[in-house]
Amino acid sequence: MERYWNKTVETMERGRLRELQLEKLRATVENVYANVPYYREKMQAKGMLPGDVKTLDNLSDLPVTTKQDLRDTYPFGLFAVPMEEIVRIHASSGTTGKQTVVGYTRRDIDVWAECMARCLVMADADKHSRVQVSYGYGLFTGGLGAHYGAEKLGAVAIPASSGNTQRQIAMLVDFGVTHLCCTPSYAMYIAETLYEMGFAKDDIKLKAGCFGAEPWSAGMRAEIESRLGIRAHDIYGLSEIMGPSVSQDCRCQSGLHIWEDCYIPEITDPDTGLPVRDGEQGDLVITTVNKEGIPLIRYKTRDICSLNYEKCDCGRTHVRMSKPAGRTDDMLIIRGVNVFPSQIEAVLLSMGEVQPHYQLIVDRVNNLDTMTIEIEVSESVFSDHVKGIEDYERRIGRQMESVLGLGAKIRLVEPKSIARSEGKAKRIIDKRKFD
Ligand code: DLL
Repeated sequence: MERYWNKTVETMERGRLRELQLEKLRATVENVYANVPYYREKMQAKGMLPGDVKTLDNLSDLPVTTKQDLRDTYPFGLFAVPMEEIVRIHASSGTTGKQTVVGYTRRDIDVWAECMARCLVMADADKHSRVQVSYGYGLFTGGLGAHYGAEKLGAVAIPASSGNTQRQIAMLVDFGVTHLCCTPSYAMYIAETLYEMGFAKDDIKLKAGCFGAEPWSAGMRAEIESRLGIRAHDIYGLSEIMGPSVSQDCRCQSGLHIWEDCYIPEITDPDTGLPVRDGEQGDLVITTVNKEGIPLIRYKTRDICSLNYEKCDCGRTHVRMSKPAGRTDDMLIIRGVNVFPSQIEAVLLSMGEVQPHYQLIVDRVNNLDTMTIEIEVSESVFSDHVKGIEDYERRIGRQMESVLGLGAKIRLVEPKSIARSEGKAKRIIDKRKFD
């Protein structure tokens, strides 16, 4: 029997859900028009008034919001309530430019915890569960986001934060932890350390994990599931929209349910900004319709995915987004070919013997882009004779070339030689200079 945190909402008939979305969208547009001068000006520039939003189709008439808009109004310019109603601030550092700051009212924190509780229940948690939150606590939304959801559920929240991996293992074992929340790369690291410390799968009570904050492949999921003996759920979110729990996959693991009573998703063409055809991939654009602190209209996430409105076997009616395939902006363009680290990971994990620890080094030599992929292999491969290693490198190289349409130099490296990460993994070293 499927369990839900909020059955009425999670299984709401789609017609009713759309009515609810329209009602909330209209209220959101009224709100930003009245309270956020930046949005009022953007709408005026398009000759729009809030009353022009009559159906959900009018959504695409509204102006889009980008990370740059948040930077231009840094720090609080897009807040729709006075500061005395804000009870929390988070920020996302990003890789370039100023950080983007988001503010939450008490009600926002509640809505966020509600969505996170729904995700944890999808991962089969309940009030008897013990949830180790090994996302970083701080301005990053991972730690506190997952934490409040676990508490809302009535489970035991264990605010481990990230780092000090041996202590993480001690908590996992000693506290009988049933659910782990962290980045997939950290889950791999935790699994590795667990066995190194002499524990076995039976020493832990872990049942499931909510892993996200970075792209990861189906192969990586299979690795985590088999190493820890758990079900690994993919949780997605971004600080601009709320944090973790914008969407997560259910036990069917066939797409991540976006909580549509709070967020309206669209998929647009990354170049033209126009809507793509049903089911096609593109840039995920999200409008928040249940948020007070910083409601965002048509926020361009730059995450690439598609939407599936078919009914899911779990009974939830909320749309499913495909696993984010990468970002339009961390997409590497190498010799004119678009490359996503997630494609590389998928190839590697399909080959066996290699570990999901790898690093891409991109450089430009004599005006030509080069890509080297360093991959850890298991001890047995590495202790093999040189010829064996070279053959293996060639095989991976051929496979990589056929999938990416681009040649890469493959360098197999010893187990443990690539730095482990406790948060989001840094997989790309781009040495090219573009200026
Ligand atoms: O990473 C929020 C989060 C925390 C999500 C914990 C899930 C778990 P930001 O730091 O603002 O927020 O980064 C957001 O991370 O636009 C995606 O590119 C990427 N991302 C997040 N979840 C996933 C996922 C948090 N499950 C950016 N798969 C997003 C792939 C993800 N990419």
